[in-house]
Amino acid sequence: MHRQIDILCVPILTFEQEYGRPRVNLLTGDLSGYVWGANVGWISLSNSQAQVRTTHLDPGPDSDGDGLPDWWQYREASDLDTFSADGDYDGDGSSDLEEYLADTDPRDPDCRLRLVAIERQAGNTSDLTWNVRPTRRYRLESTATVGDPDAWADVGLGELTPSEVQTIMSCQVVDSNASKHYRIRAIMPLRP
Ligand SMILES: [Ca+2]
Ligand SMILES: [Ca+2]
Repeated sequence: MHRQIDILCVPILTFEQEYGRPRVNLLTGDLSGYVWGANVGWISLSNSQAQVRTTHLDPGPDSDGDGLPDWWQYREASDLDTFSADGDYDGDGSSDLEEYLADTDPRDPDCRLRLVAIERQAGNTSDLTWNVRPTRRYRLESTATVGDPDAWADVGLGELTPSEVQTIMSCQVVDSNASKHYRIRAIMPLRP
């Protein structure tokens, strides 16, 4: 399965992005495409014999220390002031930090990570559906006591990986009649 993203998205590297297309496979860490070196020209990141691989993707500098890397803030707003960890620029209920972590649009109130449907099924099961991004993995958690942040636990499905073309993901969980709350969490692949 291929799951790749651009390695960097800053204007100064537009030339490299357009012609070299350096990319990283989020499942394996394998790099492909080319990067540009001013004194050496194009450097291939892979060929038929070998491939450069990264074990993690560093988010890079965070000059104002708010948890939002500079590249993301400049890409979204061209400054370091518009978004903040606790802010909610588009007022959709997800903080700017949560939007960054989920790779959702911090300017679009209709775009945030959330469970969009919970449908009770026969046999004490429920179908849960949420929106996904191909750059993230997901963990579905549940609790019987929503007020206790330590009570949330994985429902037993582990990390869930959407396909490249999926925009929503569904799974079925065993569910008793007891009151239970669910939440979905985004996981950034290859995070240090
Ligand atoms: Ca920041
Ligand atoms: Ca949003």
